[in-house]
Amino acid sequence: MSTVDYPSIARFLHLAEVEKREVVRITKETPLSIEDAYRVQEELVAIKREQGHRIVGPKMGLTSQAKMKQMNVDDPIYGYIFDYMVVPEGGTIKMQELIHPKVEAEIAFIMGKDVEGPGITGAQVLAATEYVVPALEIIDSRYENFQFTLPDVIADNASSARVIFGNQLIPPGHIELDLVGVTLSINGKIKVLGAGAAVLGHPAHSVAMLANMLARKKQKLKAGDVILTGGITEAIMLSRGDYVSAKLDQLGEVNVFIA
Ligand code: OOG
Ligand code: MG
Repeated sequence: MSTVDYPSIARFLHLAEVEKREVVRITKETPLSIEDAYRVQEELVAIKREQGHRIVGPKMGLTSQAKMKQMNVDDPIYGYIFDYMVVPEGGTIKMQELIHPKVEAEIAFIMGKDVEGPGITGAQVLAATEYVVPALEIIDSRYENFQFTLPDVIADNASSARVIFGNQLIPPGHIELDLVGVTLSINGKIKVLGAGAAVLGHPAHSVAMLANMLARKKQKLKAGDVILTGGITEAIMLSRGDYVSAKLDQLGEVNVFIA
């Protein structure tokens, strides 16, 4: 029997986000299993919903070698993107809204049909996907120095903070998403680059894995969900004055200014 106080850890992490304050990671004082961590995340999601925020979709994180290596963890995780996190394409994010933000270039899927695991494959995901769209995700771990163990980051809703979706909606059928080249630039200079295949061999595999992970909680992907598949490259630290631009072959571009 676990004696972890899930609601109180969730309130602690929620407060850190609201107050834009970095906190000591949970597992420094309280050991958490992966299962415990998702229980905390559920409580955190419940708090946000009680405050009137709506889920845009679940997201995957730590799906590329570059991300796993950078964060020193070795398993993909999921979290949730909420409506208050969405910034319009070409919009502005104020540095003061966040703690120590980093940016990632990602490919997002917009589901046309529900997908219910277990046993879901990438092909089934593609058949159920209405559009794919380029995205920038701004992650902002609530933990000191952006450092955590896997259970810590799961409890902290996978560091979710902001997201910008590109304006071009592309049906996935005719694009080989694994071969899509991606550059992430700041103030016109390419910082990192990669290809869709960095995400579990193909971004659709990330969505399939998500459906299969959610099935353990008797949950499914729903038509209309917008799903981030995970950073293709390592994440880049942001500073005031950064103009961030991701370009994705055939999918278009997505931009945000950091004020
Ligand atoms: C966890 C969130 C990772 C991604 O795309 O890999 C993530 C983190 O690195 O803080 O969103
Ligand atoms: Mg991400």
